[in-house]
Amino acid sequence: FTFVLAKLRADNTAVPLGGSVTLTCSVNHSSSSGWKYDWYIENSGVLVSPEDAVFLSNGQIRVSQGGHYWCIGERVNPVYSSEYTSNRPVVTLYPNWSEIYRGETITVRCEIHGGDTEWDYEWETNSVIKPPNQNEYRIRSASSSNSGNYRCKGRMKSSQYNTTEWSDSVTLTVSIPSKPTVTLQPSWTQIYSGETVTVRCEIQGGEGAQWTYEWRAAKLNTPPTSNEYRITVTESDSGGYSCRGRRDYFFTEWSDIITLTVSFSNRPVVTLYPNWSEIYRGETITVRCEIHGGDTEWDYEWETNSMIKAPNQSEYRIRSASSSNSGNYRCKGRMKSSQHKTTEWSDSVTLTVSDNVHSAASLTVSPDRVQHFTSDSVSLTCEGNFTEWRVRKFSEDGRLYSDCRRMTGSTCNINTSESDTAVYWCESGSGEFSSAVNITVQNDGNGPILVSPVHPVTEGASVRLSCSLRTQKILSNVFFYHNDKLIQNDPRGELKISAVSKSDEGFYKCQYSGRESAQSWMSVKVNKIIISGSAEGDYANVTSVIQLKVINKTSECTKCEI
Ligand SMILES: *[C@@H]1O[C@H](CO)[C@@H](O)[C@H](O)[C@H]1NC(C)=O
Ligand SMILES: *[C@@H]1O[C@H](CO)[C@@H](O)[C@H](O)[C@H]1NC(C)=O
Ligand SMILES: *[C@@H]1O[C@H](CO)[C@@H](O)[C@H](O)[C@H]1NC(C)=O
Ligand SMILES: *[C@@H]1O[C@H](CO)[C@@H](O)[C@H](O)[C@H]1NC(C)=O
Ligand SMILES: *[C@@H]1O[C@H](CO)[C@@H](O)[C@H](O)[C@H]1NC(C)=O
Ligand SMILES: CC(=O)N[C@H]1CO[C@H](CO)[C@@H](O)[C@@H]1O
Repeated sequence: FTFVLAKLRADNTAVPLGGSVTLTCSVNHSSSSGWKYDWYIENSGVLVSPEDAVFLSNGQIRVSQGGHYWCIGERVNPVYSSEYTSNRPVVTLYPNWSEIYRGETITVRCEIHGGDTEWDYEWETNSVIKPPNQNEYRIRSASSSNSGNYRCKGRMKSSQYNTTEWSDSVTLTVSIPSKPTVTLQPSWTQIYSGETVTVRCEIQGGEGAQWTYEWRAAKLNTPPTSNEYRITVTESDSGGYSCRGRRDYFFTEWSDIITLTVSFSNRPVVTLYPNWSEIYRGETITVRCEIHGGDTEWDYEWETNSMIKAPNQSEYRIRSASSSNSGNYRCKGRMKSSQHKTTEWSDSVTLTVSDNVHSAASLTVSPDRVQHFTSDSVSLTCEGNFTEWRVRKFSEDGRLYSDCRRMTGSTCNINTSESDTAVYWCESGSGEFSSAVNITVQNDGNGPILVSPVHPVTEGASVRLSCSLRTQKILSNVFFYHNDKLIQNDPRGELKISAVSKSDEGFYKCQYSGRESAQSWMSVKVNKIIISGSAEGDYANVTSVIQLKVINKTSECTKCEI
């Protein structure tokens, strides 16, 4: 028997995870040939089977499991065999996340692949809190005191001098994610119903981790788990929003609550003044965009299919409407302070300007005043797209006259006398009426007349009343009376009302040097009266025409029956 020491070499001392180690067995003998090698695992004498290792060649195997390996070389006599220990421990973290947050649960484990051997464990760490001498260190609520490098080794329970090598160091970093913050995009304080808002949850310092998010909100039907979601808000989305991050059983704090205030939709409204369904050519109309939105200042935008476009202002005043103004109008507001923010579009409002002949007949008086001196030359002119006219007269004694004594074309010239005090209007051959006017002929040749407009004055317009003698206009010391009440006696010869209102309607007269003019009615037009019909010669209807002047028109009253 020759005892030769068999040498066992390993190309690595530790089995890498999922890897393998090649073990080589050789004998120190003058004749190295003819040897056969047997492999054993552990100290038990169990032969390594092909399931445990790959037999590369005589004397060489590849193993992927850590443990004690022995080899014996045999020729004539077995030789003394050697031991290989690949039991360098490995420190593992469960879960093995790169970042651990305060409060999370984590296990630091020392793993020795050493079969049945019983070990005591030792830890070496620079963390503030030291792990106990056990193979597993379970940290239920991690804190920064657990941060540090960890390595371990095993010491055989049976033989306290036999230890493994130290494992490699593993670093545990416990970070503190800050409280999440909720942000709203856009971050304007005033959000209106129908707008889209993005709600986002941000965890500062938590970027390294995969979080799921929990939300608390005014109205959450299916709570999202993402860090951001979009909502098309209604008023019921108003309220607090808060979020927190979650990773397994670890939760961040709840964020501070951020409040979203959704205001009612400030959808503008387009209004027409006057708000009649039908507007006639030449009439004045205002198209207005009204936004009920508190103190906010807006720029305005219009959208219309009319030929003439509305300017970008809240109010579009059409002084003389034409069919080019017909169309649908809608508007929206754009915040002056934040141009991204707009209201919705208003509903469309339709403006129809018709070229209908109803309003085409008119009567003008020259000179344009109610009161005239006797023997004044006054002309009454009928205007409109008609070929045939007559001027009609309804006198103070209740008689209707159809003939103008001196009619030239569509103009009736009058050399005034007291009997010409009457109500006049034009009537076309096809029965179209103009509106009626009052003419008053003054009979006191030395007295003054009031110079006041023949036609009703439109509300808001300015008007000047003055006083005149046959020979001259009076420039000073005139007293003006409204419904017999003295309203002005300053030295100016004229009464100026810069913006007429309905309350200015009534009887006016002037007084100069103790002599009074006749009083005349000044009519203030709020709405326009459109008369249609063919009540020729009908006294009752003619009277109604006069009374109608002070009745507010409604849109239905294009054909009024009185
Ligand atoms: C074998 O062992 C002897 C004695 O221990 C030593 O002198 C010799 O160098 C060794 N030879 C080899 C090849 O290792
Ligand atoms: C965690 O372990 C898996 C395999 O179990 C590995 O692929 C991954 O790289 C490890 N992650 C870290 C951060 O160590
Ligand atoms: C006048 O009336 C005729 C016939 O009704 C019409 O064809 C014409 O367009 C009108 N002219 C104006 C300027 O309204
Ligand atoms: C108006 O009548 C007066 C006298 O009554 C006369 O002197 C004057 O010429 C007449 N004017 C016209 C335009 O008929
Ligand atoms: C004419 O005068 C009467 C009062 O005398 C008044 O009611 C009427 O409105 C006046 N007509 C016009 C067109 O001013
Ligand atoms: C079981 C085992 O490997 N025991 C060893 C412990 O260490 C001594 C001295 O180094 C060895 O003689 C034992 O065989």
